[in-house]
Amino acid sequence: AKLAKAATAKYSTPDKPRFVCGALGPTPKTASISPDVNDPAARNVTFDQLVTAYHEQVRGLVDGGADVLLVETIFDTLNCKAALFAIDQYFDEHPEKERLPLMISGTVTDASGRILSGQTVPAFWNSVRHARPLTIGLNCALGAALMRPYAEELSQIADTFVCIYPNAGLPNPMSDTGFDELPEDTSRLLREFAEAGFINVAGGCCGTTPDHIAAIAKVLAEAKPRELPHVPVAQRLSGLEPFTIDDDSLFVNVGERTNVTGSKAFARMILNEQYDEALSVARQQVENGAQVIDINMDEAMLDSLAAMQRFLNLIASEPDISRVPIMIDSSKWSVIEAGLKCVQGKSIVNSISMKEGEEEFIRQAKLCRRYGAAVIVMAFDEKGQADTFERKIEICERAYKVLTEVVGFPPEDIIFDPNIFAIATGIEEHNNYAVDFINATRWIKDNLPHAKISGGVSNVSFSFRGNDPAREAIHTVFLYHAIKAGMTMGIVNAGMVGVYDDLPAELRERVEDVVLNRREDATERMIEFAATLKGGAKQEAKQE
Ligand code: THG
Repeated sequence: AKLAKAATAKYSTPDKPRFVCGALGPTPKTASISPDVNDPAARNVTFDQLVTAYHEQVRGLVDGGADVLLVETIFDTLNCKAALFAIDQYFDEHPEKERLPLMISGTVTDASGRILSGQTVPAFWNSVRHARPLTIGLNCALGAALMRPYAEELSQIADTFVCIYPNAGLPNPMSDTGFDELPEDTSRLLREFAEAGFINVAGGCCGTTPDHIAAIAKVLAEAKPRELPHVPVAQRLSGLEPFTIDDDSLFVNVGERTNVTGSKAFARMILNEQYDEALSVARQQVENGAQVIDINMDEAMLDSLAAMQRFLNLIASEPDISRVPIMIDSSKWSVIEAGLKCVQGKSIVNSISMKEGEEEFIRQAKLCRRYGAAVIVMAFDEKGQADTFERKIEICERAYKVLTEVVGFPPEDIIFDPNIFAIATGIEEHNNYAVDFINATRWIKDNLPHAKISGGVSNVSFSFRGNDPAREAIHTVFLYHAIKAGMTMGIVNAGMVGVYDDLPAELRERVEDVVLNRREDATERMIEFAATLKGGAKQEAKQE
């Protein structure tokens, strides 16, 4: 870095300053793919090892005087996220140093339009945009000609500058230089990119020579830079594919079945280490329409951290599961953090809260950002879990202020969970729980711009455990009203949600009475009616 800096000093002029771009390469190891065909959960390198290596590299580049940091030739987004993590950590530890601008560059290795670890270009962008780079782009691998569709795609979605520096065509071992394109070829292709409005910055990767760079500089000297597109505010998640939640989105179903506390069957599979069966539960969730899957390994008899890691690593090898974003669910921060180190996509942390005070809340929120995740914030503070409307909105408002004003958290990546508790339990204080959740949802939607609202839907019907038809009807009515009030997403059992308009009138009325707390005797009337439903007898026996 020092040598490069000395060279720039020699060639810089006031109208043509020269900068040093310090590159952090991908390393020869991949954090998302198993090196062992017999063990898809195995990894050659851990996130922590990569962070350590990148951190040292950042320190050297910064000490040597680099002006820009370039995380490049990314074939695995998890490696890239480790580099971004190390960079953020480094500058956090060195407040005296000015944060250097960042350039991030992925590499699409074949005509699938995906990077080696399987992400599409938009999914990759969603995974790294939390680092707020100066440029996002593509380099290496394919030459400019084959890169064109991906450069175009990126130029349409990136609300930052786009940088493309291709190889001099595809490698050709028969040619003298190893690549076929001459300076006039590569420069012509890049000029066409500029004319099409794809790029702000260009250069050359493998096979390009100083003559190529000179030719590129010449043809682009008069080119008009790309104008940044207007990209609406939205929650932009990803698995292998992007998943966007905006104001026009329909309700988002988060699959609840991959939860050891929420499913006896899943708990049994994990405890018995039947991971193939456990994966099939995840796959079913996605096949049945879950757009995100919630994963929870909080079980006393389990090494939850190891189980979370193993399951997430296994999911990473299953493209039909890992195409969707992951919701990492644990009451232990250490388990959440271990999970975050396994996912290349932009996931959702479930959850953080102010139950241990603001300081710990801020610490965890900062880390969520550093890992590039959205967060569920539970309506929980030092005094306890919010049960009334007033407490729910008081906590959510306070958390929103702390996150947006102190942490700098993007409001569209905040998901509030104002607590769904069981209704119709026979305890009078519980009767208004659903109403309070629905009203808090509406309040958040109206008062906390861009924030999203979620909840664990199956909680609401806990008192009807064993009576699935009753539970399904309660979920259906509850969601009908909560979604109208602005609920964005819910952790649900997709097999236990019906269509509001299809509910028989009498059932709907009784359910609506309990959900909306419309009459004193609503619970008794619901219990009475529930016993007549299919499966209801079982419920009664259990209650006895
Ligand atoms: N908020 C947030 N996260 C959450 C919850 C929440 N995560 C966990 C939970 N609550 C949501 N998930 C579930 C999963 C299953 C059930 C309820 C909530 C459930 N299971 C049946 C039962 O226990 O009767 C299934 C039994 C079985 O199949 O063995 O009800 O509120 N942020």
